[in-house]
Amino acid sequence: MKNILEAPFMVEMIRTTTNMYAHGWDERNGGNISLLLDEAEVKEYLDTDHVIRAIPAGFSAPELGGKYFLVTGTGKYFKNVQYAPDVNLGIVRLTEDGETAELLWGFSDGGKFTSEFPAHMMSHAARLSVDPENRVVMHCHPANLLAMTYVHSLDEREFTRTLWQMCTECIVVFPEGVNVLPWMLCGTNEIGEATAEKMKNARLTVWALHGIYGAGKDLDETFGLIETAEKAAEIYMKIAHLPRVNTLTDDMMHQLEERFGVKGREGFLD
Ligand code: 2HA
Ligand code: ZN
Repeated sequence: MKNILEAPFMVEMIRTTTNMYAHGWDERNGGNISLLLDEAEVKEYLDTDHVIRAIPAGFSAPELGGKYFLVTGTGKYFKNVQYAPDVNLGIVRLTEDGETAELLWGFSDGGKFTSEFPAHMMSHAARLSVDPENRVVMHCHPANLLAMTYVHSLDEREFTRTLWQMCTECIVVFPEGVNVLPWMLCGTNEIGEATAEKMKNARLTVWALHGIYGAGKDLDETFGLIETAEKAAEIYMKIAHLPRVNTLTDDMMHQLEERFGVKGREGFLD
């Protein structure tokens, strides 16, 4: 068996959580990530017949039966992942009925997966239904996106258009725009179902007054998506109280669509 701490997925997960903490997106135990793993790759590092513990998922996701995920732990701090990956992270396999998570590695202090496990797993199922390449669901609390939800309309078209107007490349990075959920109680199956529904037509879903969910094919892409939206929100928060003298127009955005071969979400541009 190879050393799991040297597995590319583990190294990348440790780097990503460390980087997100450094960005200030994951104070205390804020934020969580789940990464879908290849069974064949996991078998290079773990005896997958050896289940350490069975943890009830608290919901049912049969679409994900038999799938393996590397996930951050509940109550764990992103800043500590690099120093004790086996305490702060875990690898689980969902049983065929999608109702139980079998722990194969990690959570070595007796811990378990993130409190947002329902939102993560339901979002994986939703993303995989529209994009078989999707492997990552990432949640965090970036300050400017959060701030924006206190002072900006939560209408998805308006919220998206404002972000697109803040940096030339936003419409290129997330042409499908962002979805927005009103405040809901976190950690519940209800917010999980609502998030998953939103994830069907966009890789970014803002949780008003809380944070953001991102999805993508790898950790880099997903991090970059949130990073780009957060940068746009930062610019908005710098200028929102000032008279706007110049702006990106819909005509400019149509030029970007053409130049970069993307299409903004239907109806979001005039
Ligand atoms: O505690 O961010 O939404 C982790 C969270 C919950
Ligand atoms: Zn959160």
